[in-house]
Amino acid sequence: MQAGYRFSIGPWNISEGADPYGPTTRAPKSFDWKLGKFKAAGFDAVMFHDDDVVPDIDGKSAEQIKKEAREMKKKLGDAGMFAEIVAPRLWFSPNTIDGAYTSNDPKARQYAIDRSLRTIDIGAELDCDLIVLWLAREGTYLRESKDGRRSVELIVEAVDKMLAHNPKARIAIEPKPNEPMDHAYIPTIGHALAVAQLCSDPKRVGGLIETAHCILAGLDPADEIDFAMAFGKLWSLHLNDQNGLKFDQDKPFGSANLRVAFNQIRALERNGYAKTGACVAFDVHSFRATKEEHCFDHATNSMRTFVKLVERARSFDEKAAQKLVADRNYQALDQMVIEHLLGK
Ligand code: GLO
Ligand code: MG
Repeated sequence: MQAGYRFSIGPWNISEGADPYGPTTRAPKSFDWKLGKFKAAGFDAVMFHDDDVVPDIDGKSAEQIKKEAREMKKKLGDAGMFAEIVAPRLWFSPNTIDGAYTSNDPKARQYAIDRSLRTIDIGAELDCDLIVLWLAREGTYLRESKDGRRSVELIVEAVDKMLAHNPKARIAIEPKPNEPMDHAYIPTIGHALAVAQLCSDPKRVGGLIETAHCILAGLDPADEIDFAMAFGKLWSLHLNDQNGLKFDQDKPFGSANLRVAFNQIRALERNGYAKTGACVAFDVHSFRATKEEHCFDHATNSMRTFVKLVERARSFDEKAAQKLVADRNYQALDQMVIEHLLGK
């Protein structure tokens, strides 16, 4: 914990550099190796996909899944860490080629729900009630291929089944406007929280905001954070960065736009995010060109930048800023922010 915040990271955040145009550039690392790195860097928690906890999950019985989850719990405990989230990885399987909860094929929808319930069971074994739904394939390549209204109903139906499965589970929807789909059904936190209201227990359905996803939607991540926190529903956070409307870049936090990063920290500070107990996670990836020996630097650098920006946010002269606001002197306010970020 630094500056009062708890930090989390996922095993997929140490990746091998493959992109759609070329193969991997770094060797894969084992989970144990990654866990050692997380701990040494001062991370408090680990984010998991269901199959990060239980590899080849689809071929395993419910009992075997729980057993392997208990083994992971022990491993985490020995490292002095905890599981922050578990997320069903619903975008890899041949069953979910055309969507998971919103697939046109009822068998695919059933697969997605069954797998989500197993994810909740894994969470229970890990002592982790927060289930994240990144709705990767809940959208279309072709709008005429699905019915948008029906898709909302199907997502609500799926979430309701999860809520009924375990009364402790909380569902955090991670919105993203596109990629892998052309258009996604839950593109912003506003959409996620609106869907929450349709569910059987809206109090247990909230959101996870990712910087890059907000930017891909043409929105300011700080406003998205303020919006979710006005509802008390920002339950996790994926900080990273994104250079405009391109592919999802997952750059280190603050890498593309330091001022946008600063404003995200200001939003977290004014809303008391640290006090909610929720974690700050860095959903970041190394540049493909990164050498093996630097394969975790993007994460430690993100944490460093975060802590430095918390200091910048706390030392910002709010009184002077408010005076300029009252005087409608936004020119001076603009320069004040720039000079504060530049430092003395
Ligand atoms: C991809 C998402 C992805 C999720 C993760 C947790 O764009 O950000 O990394 O956060 O799979 O569900
Ligand atoms: Mg993410």
